[in-house]
Amino acid sequence: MTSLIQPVPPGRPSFLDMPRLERLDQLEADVAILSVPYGVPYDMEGSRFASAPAPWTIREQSLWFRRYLSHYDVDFGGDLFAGRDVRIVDCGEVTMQPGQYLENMRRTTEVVRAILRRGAIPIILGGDHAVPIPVLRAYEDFGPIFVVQIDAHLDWRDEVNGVREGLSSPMRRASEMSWVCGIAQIGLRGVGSGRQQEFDDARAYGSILITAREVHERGVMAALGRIPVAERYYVTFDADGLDPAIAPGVNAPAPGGLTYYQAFDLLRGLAERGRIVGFDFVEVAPARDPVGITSLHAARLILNLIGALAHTGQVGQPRAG
Ligand SMILES: [Mn+2]
Repeated sequence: MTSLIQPVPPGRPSFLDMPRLERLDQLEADVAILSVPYGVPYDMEGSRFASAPAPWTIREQSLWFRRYLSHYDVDFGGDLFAGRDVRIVDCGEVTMQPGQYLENMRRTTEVVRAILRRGAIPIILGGDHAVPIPVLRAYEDFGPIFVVQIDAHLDWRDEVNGVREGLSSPMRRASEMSWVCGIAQIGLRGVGSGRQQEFDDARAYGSILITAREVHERGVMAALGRIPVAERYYVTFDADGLDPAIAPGVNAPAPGGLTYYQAFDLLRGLAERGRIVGFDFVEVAPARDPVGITSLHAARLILNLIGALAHTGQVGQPRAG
């Protein structure tokens, strides 16, 4: 049987240059990085998967931070990892077969489930916004989870061209999972997100819709105050939730998005409210990101998330001495 994962090959960077996992049953880590480059396309154009190379560009940009991990981090007012030893392992990517979209998603679920069983927190590098669908399925026995989405778009389409598991549907599919106890969506703005019916459906479900304008006008603390305290949060971060001025390399840029500090404070604020049991960063389109600034923001925000988990004691052990 083929392995469920393809380790990071020699000559390519692992996230933060961390150890590369060869076999899932050997995983011993606090945080497990995993790339899931492909989802389910809607048409031939979509089958080119503009976000498929993003896991590699994010890993590459993460190396910029590698040599500074022990320095004073101004954004954290001290050590990024709060003086703790945090074990981060790069699991490479889910093994996929051309055209076998549903089978590839099933494997994705299986790999994430294996990571959860080993007690690590999966951090998924997408891929497009279809990727969280099979990822969230892995939490069936690890819930209930409250899903927080940072995104310009609503993502509540029921289907497109008969495809129900595509990049426009992750929040609707999440709403159908019995182990998802609630949803909050932050950064909504502009058009192109959905039709009236989809907004009505999201509100009828009870999804907490927080627009980008609301975050700009009332602040991150007010936005966090609208999110119920939960035992476990799963965060799905669409790069287009950020403002295109700092994250231009996305498939669907929308003016008026979140700043770096707003995104950082949201992640840290959530970690202070409850455990964060999983995270994905999706929708970076490297071909539209010539200087790599979108991938750089992705890498830094993932680092900040791990830092927030360390500062809240959710990962790592106090460093000896
Ligand atoms: Mn999205």
